[in-house]
Order: sequence, then structure tokens, then C-alpha cells
Amino acid sequence: MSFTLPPLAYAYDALAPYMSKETLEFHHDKHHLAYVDNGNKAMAGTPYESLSLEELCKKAYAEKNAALVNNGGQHFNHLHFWQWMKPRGGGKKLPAKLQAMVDKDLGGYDKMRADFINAGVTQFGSGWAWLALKGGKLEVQKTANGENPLMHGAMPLLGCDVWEHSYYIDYRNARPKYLEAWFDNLVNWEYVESLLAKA
Ligand code: MN3
Repeated sequence: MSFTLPPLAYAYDALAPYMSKETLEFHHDKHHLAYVDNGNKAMAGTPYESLSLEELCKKAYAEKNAALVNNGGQHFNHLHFWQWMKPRGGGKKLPAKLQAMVDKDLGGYDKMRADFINAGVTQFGSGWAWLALKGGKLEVQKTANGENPLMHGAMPLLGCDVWEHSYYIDYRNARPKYLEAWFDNLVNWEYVESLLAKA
């Protein structure tokens, strides 16, 4: 199905000071919109038009369709990214099912947080840090450019955009500071739990 850009579920200034109005205006209204427009051009008149976004991501990766790996992947990633954040998010208190899996699979909250931030810091160039479900277990992952865990046999539950467009206005080159602020103050753990429940 063709891509459309939904509005944010919160005001553009709702995530300040951790993510500014200016960042959200550029990131949502210009960057995400470009993925939507370019993805629609790339799938026009192809069998990809009949697929769900999740199916499109997997097929594009399998068929090495670079335009749809990047633009379809980024459309999926950003649709969720806006929902992976909320005002007054973050915090160490996770929903129960998620907390139990973090304890069992990832060595508890503090280790999961450190590993997730490290994944984002060490992703060379543009990409994403992830919490994903693979084979019934939680994993911390990182991917390059527009790729996501769907393309690597896993289900994304939480992702942080580490492209410079996500943090350069607010943090300049300080990617670690952005990741720490994002994780501690913006993550919508209830949305993560809702994805886990559907996985
Ligand atoms: Mn982005």
C-alpha cells in the first residue's frame, strides 16, 4: 500500500528540551516526508504496492531493492520512532512483561540501557539502535542506514534514530549525550510493551 505521513501524536515542542521543536519540524515534516514520497515513487507500478509495510521491508531487503530498503525501511522506522517517544517518557520502571524479559535475556535494565546506548554510539555513520525480539528472546541490535530488524529475521520493539538529522540541531556531534537523554527522558515503554504483546 502506498505510504502516507501521519501527524505526530504530540505537539512539536512537547519533547523539549530533549528533542526540540526545530528538530521535530525538520525530522518529521521534511526527512520523513521525503522517505514517503521517494518510497511511493519507487514502488509505483510494482508488486510492492500490494504488500504491507512489514512485508515490503523484508522483500525489498531479500531482493536488494536499495530504493525500497532505504525509503520503505525508513518509513517503517519513523512511523514507530514518533511513537517510541512521549513527553515525560523514559524511567527505569518498565511494564511487567517487558521487565521480565529484559531481566531474563539482557541482564536487567542497567545492562540493557548501557548496551542499547553503546549500539547507537558504535553504529558507524547513519543508522539505528534497536531492542528486538528474535527467536523469542530480546536482543540489542544496530543496523545501517534505513535497515531494520525485520530485514534480519527479528521484530523491532524499540529503535533510536542515530542519523545526524535526529540530533545535530540539539546536540551537535554529541551522539552519546543524545542517546542518554533520549533513553532516560523520552522512551514510551508502554508502546514497546504493546509491540511485544503483538509480536
Ligand atoms: Mn530519521
